[in-house]
Amino acid sequence: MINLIENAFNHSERIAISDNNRSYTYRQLLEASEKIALALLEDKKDLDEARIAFIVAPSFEYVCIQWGIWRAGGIAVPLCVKHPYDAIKYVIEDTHAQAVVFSNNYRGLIKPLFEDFELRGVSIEAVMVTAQKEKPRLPEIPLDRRGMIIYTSGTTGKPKGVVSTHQNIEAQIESLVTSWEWTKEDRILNILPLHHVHGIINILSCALWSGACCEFLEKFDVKKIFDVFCKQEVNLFMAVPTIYYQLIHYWKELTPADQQKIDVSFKNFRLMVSGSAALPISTLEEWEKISGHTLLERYGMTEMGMAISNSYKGIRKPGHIGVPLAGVIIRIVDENNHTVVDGISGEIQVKGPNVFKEYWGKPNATKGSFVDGWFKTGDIAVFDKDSYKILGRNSVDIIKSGGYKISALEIEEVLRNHPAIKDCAVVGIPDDEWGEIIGVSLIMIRDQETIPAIKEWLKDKLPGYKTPRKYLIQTDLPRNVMGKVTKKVLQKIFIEGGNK
Ligand code: MCA
Ligand code: AMP
Repeated sequence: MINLIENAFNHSERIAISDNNRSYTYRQLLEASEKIALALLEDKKDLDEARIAFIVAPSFEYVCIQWGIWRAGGIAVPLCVKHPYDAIKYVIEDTHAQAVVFSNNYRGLIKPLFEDFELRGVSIEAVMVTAQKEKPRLPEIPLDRRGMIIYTSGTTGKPKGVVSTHQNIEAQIESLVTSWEWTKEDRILNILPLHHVHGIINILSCALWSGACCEFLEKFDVKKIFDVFCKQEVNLFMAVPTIYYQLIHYWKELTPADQQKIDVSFKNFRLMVSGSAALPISTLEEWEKISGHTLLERYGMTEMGMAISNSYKGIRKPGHIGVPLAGVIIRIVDENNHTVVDGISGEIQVKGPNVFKEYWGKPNATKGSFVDGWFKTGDIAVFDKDSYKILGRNSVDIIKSGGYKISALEIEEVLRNHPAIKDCAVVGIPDDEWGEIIGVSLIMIRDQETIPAIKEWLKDKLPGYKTPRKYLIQTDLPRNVMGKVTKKVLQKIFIEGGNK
């Protein structure tokens, strides 16, 4: 039994979702998701973990599809609405998806899928207008079933599908609902994409678990965020540090009268959270000055949801991520996987019901990411007096930009297919707004190829957030005596300003 959905029956007449000035009750969500479950099942009794991909903007329809897939016994595979065709095709191919549910806005983008694969297409608009014939019998879903696959970049080439069971999903939701004291009176604004844990679990699912309301903005827009704040209906907000940075800079440009309107709205909030990337202390302090709220910073990962969090009621220590959430066990280890003493840095390893089941179709990668039952995060931290502090990552090939995790190797692989590029190396360059921005050094075969032309070529191959922002043309990449590219040296060249 999926408790997230069962809970909804206790809140039938409460508002679950608000989008585009429309509001929907939990009853409407249950009815619509039932319709979708039936449409997906056709004459089957259970989808038995069939992978069902879906592409729809953050909205009531998104939630109906997610729940519909779960209620029919399928695995939900949310697609990124900003991805170009190739990235979408990769997910469909990798999951062997059996169907894709789409809204009409994305019909054109996904059309070639039906030529490339044997794939059923389900239009959400068409399902929503069908009349319900009879009370359906939906399958019982055991909690140890696979429920969701989310794609995440790693240190090896292409993104991997992180498989979470319904049990994992529930554990991730429950620890946050308890720690951050969610209630049915809460209302949260979601402005994050819904193909990642931050938006799906921390915001949407925690709200729905609690009988609270989740309001959607279809598209990220700083002005519209403040407009929603000013209505004084939302009392919770969660975002990545880049968004707080952008809100601060927008607010600073306003007239004192407009600033004051927003300032009044801050009093309505009980909690504001930052995560997905390190929160610079300057951003925390500036936001505190503007809003009166000390951001609660927490630490998580697609493979485990949230693991460590600052306190809701107690002290929130700037630059620190807090202590393990209920049910999550943490250790810090050295290179030999031996636990280190407090004050010594090492890799964070995690155990608990929140930790994912497997990488989809990649048993070796799954095996390699655990040691003695501990999940190896690749993040380096230290237990400093009374809370954890993140120091960095153990791989230079992972970049965090705008809260997105990006693989340098994946971008390099794409660029090496360009006919004028002989070799390249991609690095993350520290940046106040984005955390890191992507820089690439190119070794060209044909000199006359311009950078704008390369950017244009990348457009249908990589989404905007994976596209390099800084370009450097070199005759050779910096290498060590073994001939290996020294990315730290390259990063330094970018920092010192040798880029275009
Ligand atoms: C976009 N731009 C960038 C980047 N992305 N510039 C530098 N680096 C980037 N990565 C530029 C674009 O070129 C464009 O510039 C302008 O910013 C707007 O681009 P757009 O794509 O429209 O971005 P946006 O819509 O403004 O979005 C910014 C954003 C977005 C809202 C911060 O990046 C975002 O939603 N980030 C959150 C991702 C997330 O949810 N991550 C969670 C995963 P120009 O105007 O010049 O063209 S981590 C997770 O789930 C774990 C479990 C956890 O711990 O939470
Ligand atoms: P993702 O794989 O996209 O889920 O991103 C997870 C990664 O984001 C973690 O492994 C960390 O490197 C990073 N991360 C998440 N929260 C924080 C935080 N509060 N401080 C620093 N890094 C973070």
